Amino acid sequence: MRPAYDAQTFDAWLAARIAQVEAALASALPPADALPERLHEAMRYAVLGGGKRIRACLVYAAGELAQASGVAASARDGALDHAAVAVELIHAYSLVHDDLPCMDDDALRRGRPTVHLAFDEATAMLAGDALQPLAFEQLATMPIAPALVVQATRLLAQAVGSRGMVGGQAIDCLHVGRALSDQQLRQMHRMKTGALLEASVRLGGIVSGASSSARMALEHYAAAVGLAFQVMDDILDVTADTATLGKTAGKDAASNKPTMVSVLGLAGARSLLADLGRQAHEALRPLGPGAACLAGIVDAITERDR
Ligand code: GRG
Repeated sequence: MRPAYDAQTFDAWLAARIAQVEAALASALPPADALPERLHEAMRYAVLGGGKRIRACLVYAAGELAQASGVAASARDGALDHAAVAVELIHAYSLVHDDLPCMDDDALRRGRPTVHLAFDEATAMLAGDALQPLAFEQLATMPIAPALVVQATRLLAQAVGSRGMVGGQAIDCLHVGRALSDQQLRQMHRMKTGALLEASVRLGGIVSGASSSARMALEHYAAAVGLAFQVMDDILDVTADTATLGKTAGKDAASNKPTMVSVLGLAGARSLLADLGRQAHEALRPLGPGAACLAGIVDAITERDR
């Protein structure tokens, strides 16, 4: 049972939040003419070159849910911008490093040459390196209670470290050409892709001072959405074309990587995606109509074409 939402209202909300985070990202990044110019230019190229901004929108949607929290609205809105910028910076760094020749060796990202091709390998590595601390600086300067800043910082650090995103990437690198069971694959996806998506939802809850029951509902939602995103990614890898995706289609099969489609088949992956979508909507039930944007994001993820 889905919380009802109006598609037009949701689309307008989404467009507004995407524009908001684009502006916040552009001002958080060092200017391209500041020393060292080439590094800053590469950082801006990596971050500002498109992207669906799903993680940022998850931060905003979860943060705006907790209207009646102890955090003042203006401080909350400012802090949500910082948190949304932080997750997009981490995401951009992960893509830059993932595209490097020592990892996925990809030439196309967001419809443009990858950072190591547009610049050079050393600059791409350093741009990714520099985006990480900038993300944590964003959290450190959130205009909210220091205790919430500490919680948010710890959450993001744990999500993207060796027990989260980087750990998932390490498992991925180790299993090229090797089989993984359904459960092992889910675990890898939860770490590699799910952890940052989950952290985005949870950051919104922390920053806005959500109640513990709201945070619990958000956690259930986040777990389902995090995995759904990757299952959809695996489906798109075999069903969509390179021009639509803006990245190389069919890359997983070509690199002999285990995916939800290779393990479950296309129909099995689609059925899992539908289940996860239902679980995510169900998790929002206790949150009432305020969760409309979170509901819209579930459908944006499970029905996306890129
Ligand atoms: C290299 C430390 C390190 C980590 C890399 C997330 C990740 C770990 C690599 C990305 C590889 C990949 C393409 C995974 C599939 C899921 C995913 C993260 C897709 C890209 O996210 P989107 O679709 O990208 O949200 P945009 O461009 O819209 O921001």
